[in-house]
Amino acid sequence: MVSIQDKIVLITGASSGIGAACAQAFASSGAKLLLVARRKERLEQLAAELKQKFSCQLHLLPLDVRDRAGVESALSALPAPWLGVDVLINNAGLSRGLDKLHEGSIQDWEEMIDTNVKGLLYITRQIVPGMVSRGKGHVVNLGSIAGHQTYPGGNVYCASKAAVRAISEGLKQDLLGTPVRVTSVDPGMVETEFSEVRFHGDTERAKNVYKGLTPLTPEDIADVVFFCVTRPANVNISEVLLVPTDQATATLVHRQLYSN
Ligand code: NDP
Ligand code: 8X3
Repeated sequence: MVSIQDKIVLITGASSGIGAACAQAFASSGAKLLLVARRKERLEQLAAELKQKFSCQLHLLPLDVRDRAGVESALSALPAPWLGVDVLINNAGLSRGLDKLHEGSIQDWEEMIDTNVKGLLYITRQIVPGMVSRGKGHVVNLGSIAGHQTYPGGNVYCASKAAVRAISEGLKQDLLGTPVRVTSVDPGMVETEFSEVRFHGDTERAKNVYKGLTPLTPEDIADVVFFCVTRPANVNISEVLLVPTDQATATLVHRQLYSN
């Protein structure tokens, strides 16, 4: 295992779920964290916790990854100790709605495409040139089983994650000949705020997504991200598809039925 001590790790979508779990995993191993999300107060809470638990060095970047000018100015004006990102975890993302395509909300589509695809690209474009010129770095993109298989109502979300998959493949090809590594971590069902966001705050509907089965946890995903990043420099784990034991495909899950 390669040490992550004092490495600079930039995590987008760190205010919740998988991003917050990645922050915990990397902080506990001595990394310095650059944390991005829109909800500043959530980032501050997490930062206070990580400082207390691990004496972690952190720099918060409260921003919307869809805001191209905001991303460019925040990342090009990083304080000197935070220049030189070693690991970029492109995790910020969301789904909105589960409507049939011909009945879907164009606003929902734009939010998903702008965040999952364009936001990821804006951040990557700012960070990867420095990795290339320094001759080191690792990009981890959070894809999804939805980028491998389309499910009913998944249409535009699945398309956005298929795009992430293509971007990861393309980036790996374009970085060939440099030491910069690229990994796509593609989970199935993980219980986070994801379904609540998808259903616009309908918590009951969100809970039902995971009812009767044991989903993955954000920590399960953070474990895999951490494993990929800490392999020796000659090893590039290009893609990991991980699902709960209770899930076989995007649509085939095993649910325990309870009678009460
Ligand atoms: P959460 O909703 O718990 O977390 C999403 C994170 O993304 C939040 O920190 C949110 O922060 C951030 N985010 C969303 N939009 C923006 C934006 N415009 N700018 C900056 N940050 C943003 O969901 P998950 O942890 O589950 O999702 C993380 C990633 O994992 C996503 O890319 C998702 O598609 C992917 N994924 C999730 C799966 C699941 O089943 N949960 C399965 C497969 C993949 P804030 O709102 O504060 O900006
Ligand atoms: C999130 C998992 O199955 O809802 O990417 O698409 S799923």
